[in-house]
Amino acid sequence: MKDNYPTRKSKKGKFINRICPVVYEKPELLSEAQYEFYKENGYLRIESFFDKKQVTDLLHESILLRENKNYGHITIEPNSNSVRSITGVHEKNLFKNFAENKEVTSIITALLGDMIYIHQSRINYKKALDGTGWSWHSDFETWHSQDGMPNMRCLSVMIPLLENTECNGSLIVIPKSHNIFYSCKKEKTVSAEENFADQKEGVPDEEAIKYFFKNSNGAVEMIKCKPTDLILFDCNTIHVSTSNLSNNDRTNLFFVYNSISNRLVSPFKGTPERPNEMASRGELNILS
Ligand code: 6CS
Ligand code: FE
Repeated sequence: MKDNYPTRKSKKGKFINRICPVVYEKPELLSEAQYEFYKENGYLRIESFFDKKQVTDLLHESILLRENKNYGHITIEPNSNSVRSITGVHEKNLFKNFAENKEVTSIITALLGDMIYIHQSRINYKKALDGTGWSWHSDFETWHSQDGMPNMRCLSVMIPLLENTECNGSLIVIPKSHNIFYSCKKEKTVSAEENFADQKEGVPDEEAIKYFFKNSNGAVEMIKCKPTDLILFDCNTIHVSTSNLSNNDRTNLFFVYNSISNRLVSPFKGTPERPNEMASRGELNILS
């Protein structure tokens, strides 16, 4: 298959314009203003989408998973023994119900204009005074290079299970960055595990980030949010999160919805396929 977004292949990074549309159809559950905001900026925060009890049950389940370490693919923090992430949770009962929530999937199906499935699910725990962040990056750059995701017909849903504040490492996005792909320069290859735990390959350089800042007229948005909110962000929206310097954990649940016409092929980087708990392959559970 043609590689529309060659990355991690040459000495210098470069910009490539996005090929596929950001959105295909306005979901009934989004207002015109919300739909236009998402299309324009590459992210959207919908307040109080879920009910409190539903989300509290998810939080308890996420704590059990972290304590029991008996499900999913576990990644440990690079500088401690704390659990950083657990991926591959969307087949587990409570999480499955959320991933297949009819209101959520109806929004995603309209936005992506296709049938959808879960490419990846993860719980990022970011423990108080311990959880480290992620450098500026595009998720799509990793999913294209390391998972073989051909195009950008894919988006992430974030469900905060605990409050995300200005000091516990909230997600920070650069509005409008989703329209431009940054092809990262070639780096020394590290394993998929290492790159997930502490990304070294696929990190845009400072010049690139400055370009994205310029492109957004300097706008940078910290997504402060609370349990029951629903956050959508495009697979190519440039984002970062800092370490958690506060006394409060910042636990977020992510479901990555990919369109069925954008299912994975062989990784464009030529590296081995990542485990199914990090990138769904083979028989897919179509959600719409
Ligand atoms: O490797 C991945 O799939 C993850 N890496 C980053 C840097 N962001 C989210 C994504 O799930
Ligand atoms: Fe990311």
